[in-house]
Amino acid sequence: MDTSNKIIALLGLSVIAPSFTGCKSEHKSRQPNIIYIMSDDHAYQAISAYGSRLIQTPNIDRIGNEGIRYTNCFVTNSLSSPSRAVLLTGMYSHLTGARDNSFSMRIDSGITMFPMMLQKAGYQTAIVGKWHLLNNPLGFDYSSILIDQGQYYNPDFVTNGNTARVHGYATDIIMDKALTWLSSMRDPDKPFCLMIHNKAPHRNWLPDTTDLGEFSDDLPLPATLYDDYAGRGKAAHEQMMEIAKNMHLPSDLKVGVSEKNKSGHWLIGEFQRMDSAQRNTLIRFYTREDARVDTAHMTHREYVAWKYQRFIKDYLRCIRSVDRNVGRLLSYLQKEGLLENTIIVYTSDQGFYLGEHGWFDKRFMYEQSLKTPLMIRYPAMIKPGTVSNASVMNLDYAPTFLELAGLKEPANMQGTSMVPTFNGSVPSGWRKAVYYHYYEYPGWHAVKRHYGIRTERYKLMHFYYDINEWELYDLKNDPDEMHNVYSEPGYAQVRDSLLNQLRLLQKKYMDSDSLAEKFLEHDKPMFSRFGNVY
Ligand code: SGN
Ligand code: CA
Repeated sequence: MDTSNKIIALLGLSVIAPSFTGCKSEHKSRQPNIIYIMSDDHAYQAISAYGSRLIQTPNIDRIGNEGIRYTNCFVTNSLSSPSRAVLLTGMYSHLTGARDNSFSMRIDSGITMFPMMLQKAGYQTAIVGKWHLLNNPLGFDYSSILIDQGQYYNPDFVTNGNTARVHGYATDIIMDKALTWLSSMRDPDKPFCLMIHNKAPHRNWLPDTTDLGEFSDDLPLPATLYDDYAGRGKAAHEQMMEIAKNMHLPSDLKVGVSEKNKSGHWLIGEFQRMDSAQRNTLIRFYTREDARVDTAHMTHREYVAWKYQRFIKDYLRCIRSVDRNVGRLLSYLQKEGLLENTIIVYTSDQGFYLGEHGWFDKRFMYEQSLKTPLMIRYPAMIKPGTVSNASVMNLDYAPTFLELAGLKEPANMQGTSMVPTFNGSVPSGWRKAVYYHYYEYPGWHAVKRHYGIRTERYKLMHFYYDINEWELYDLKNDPDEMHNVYSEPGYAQVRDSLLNQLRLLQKKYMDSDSLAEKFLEHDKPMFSRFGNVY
């Protein structure tokens, strides 16, 4: 150590690299660590940093408050497996091969995924939680993943290839695994990338028993809960994701769950794997809730509002546990001196409808499911309290992590590093429009296939298959997307310009109607066997 560094060390100061400050277990490399936390279906409407009317999430907020919060982060395809493939590859679904959750859940072989590159560059890499791809995790030194969607209670994990059931609640267990890996399974002298993928708050929204007492008061109803889809096309009318019609009383809302069906099974699938203490606590709680209401004498609107309350309370209870566990992680990082040189990301695999348009689930290119929360904390480059309105996408995550690790983005990645947006500005030449393409139809919730473009003010959508309908929304005059203005003469110019931009983006990203047709032909026999479900 030279003299000046010795003085700095003696004084306990850090001048050159904040990463070296008083760290018990921090590696000496300047390459930052990456902790990527992704929940499943966590809507920005349920994060207090995003102005939620529903919940306080102080620990999740801390990531954004001490770093950057993006107000315009979009996904390319609002569904789990495709979104996870986009995250890993930085490529659109038509190029990854993983287009849907049903039959194309595999990333084509030979495609580079960013963890592989980090691993090659000396990073230790780990993933815990939901994986939801048919590929084995590639590029990870350690993986402990749920099978398919996983379970909330006593879930099965595949840990480096070996399957075992773990007793407890998924959100706690996933964080336990993350903390164990951080504290005792990695080499503190090397940088790391840890991906923490929650199952929560995915359907069927089973809360931790400790959180059942939360949200006893009713929550505000969304303005569009009673949407009748007038002014929209067939796709909005024919979906199967309505709280009113498609949310099941026993399995989703836990009504009458003390009963068993004719084959002797509990009505909630996961009850079969619970221990009796877990199950009895849940049964006691929901049975008490059942006794408080008389749905038989409700009007239709009252009934929908009641269903919404039952759903949203459990959804928010699941998020309680996510927030508490993010708090555990942040405390650990703080205690270990890892907060300075670690990039911490909080996001979701897509957005989610919390009763807007009367819906739950996602898939559509409308705002609530096209957008996803994104917050990043990295004090070396991001000032606390930064807010960015730049249009960023889950396509950009891989290029961002690679740049931060000092690596070059492979030519086939289609995203752009978000580093130039870290100061809160929209850099000149930054994208002005995002391109979207959703494929799974027929399938869960019967959302018809569509692609489209969203600019700062407008959204143009094409339900190309089956119905060949177009929709156009003016987000400034109609932020709730209630009125399709595609055929209104006053919007003819806007429509033509958007169509032109849409075709240019398709070209840029190497997508096209003919490619879509090809996929349709490939998927048709499989989807027709599967059909629509909800
Ligand atoms: C399950 C859910 C659906 C949900 C998909 C996809 N049904 O099939 O409601 O849309 O997952 O979700 S359930 O009754 O099994 O819960 S995703 O987040 O994985 O894409
Ligand atoms: Ca999801």
